[in-house]
Amino acid sequence: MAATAFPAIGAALAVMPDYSHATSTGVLKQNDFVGISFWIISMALIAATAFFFLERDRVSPKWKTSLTVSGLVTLVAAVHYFYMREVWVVAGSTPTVFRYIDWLITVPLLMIEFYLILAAITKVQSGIFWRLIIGTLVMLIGGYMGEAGYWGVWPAFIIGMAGWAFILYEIFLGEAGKISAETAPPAVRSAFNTMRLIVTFGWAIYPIGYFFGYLTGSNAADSANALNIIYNAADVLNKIAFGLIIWSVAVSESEQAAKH
Ligand SMILES: *C/C=C(C)/C=C/C=C(C)/C=C/C1=C(C)CCCC1(C)C
Repeated sequence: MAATAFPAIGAALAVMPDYSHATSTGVLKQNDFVGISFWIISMALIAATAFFFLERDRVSPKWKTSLTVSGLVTLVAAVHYFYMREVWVVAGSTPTVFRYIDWLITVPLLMIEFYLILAAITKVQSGIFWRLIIGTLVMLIGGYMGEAGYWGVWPAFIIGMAGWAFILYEIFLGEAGKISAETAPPAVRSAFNTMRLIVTFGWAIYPIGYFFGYLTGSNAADSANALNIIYNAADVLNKIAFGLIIWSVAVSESEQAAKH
């Protein structure tokens, strides 16, 4: 509409490249579903951040750090989502670097949550934490090298998968899994189990996104749309829902303790 109303703008638009999923004015188009998903998730992350920080008041002291970390995860992601939406809408490109910077900060914070939830109920060795961090780094460095084009997409994928497998081993069969099984009260054990399921099935969505983005050989625009929609959906589950699980066990454990 602006293009017909203002000939100068129309002329300027005419010389700009035409992206099917983006607009050169920097305004989110109504049919840009990937851009809209960036927008919606930005808002959900902001709301979740406020929620986790405010709810700290309701839980007993040993659970407060867990809620703080949940809020930091959604806060860091929210800021990245604002910027990633901008990159997508204005430049019309996939914001790979910012996605990985976000993951590099938020995934270790999620790993800290596993450690904290166990530390809230028993004494745990820091080795658990470091092993989870090493698995995270291998997974993310592999993925980034593939997505950014430094390594072949297949070898990078396999290295990333190995890092994830290492994390799964630690939380199911390693020390973290054993502590939860042996010493945790039922509410903590059930939260730990749900968190593990998220790291198994919720996290599986990311390699699926990578697969559809790089390994199917479909055209570039379709791949970029699929990749971003899949990664965005995965983040809602793995950042907001993950935090809500911790919040719910923190509230129920705190109320339980108050009764005794
Ligand atoms: C908040 C962000 C989260 C929880 C991001 C998680 C990312 C992954 C689980 C990524 C996994 C990948 C593989 C398992 C294989 C290689 C490609 C990756 C990096 C997408």
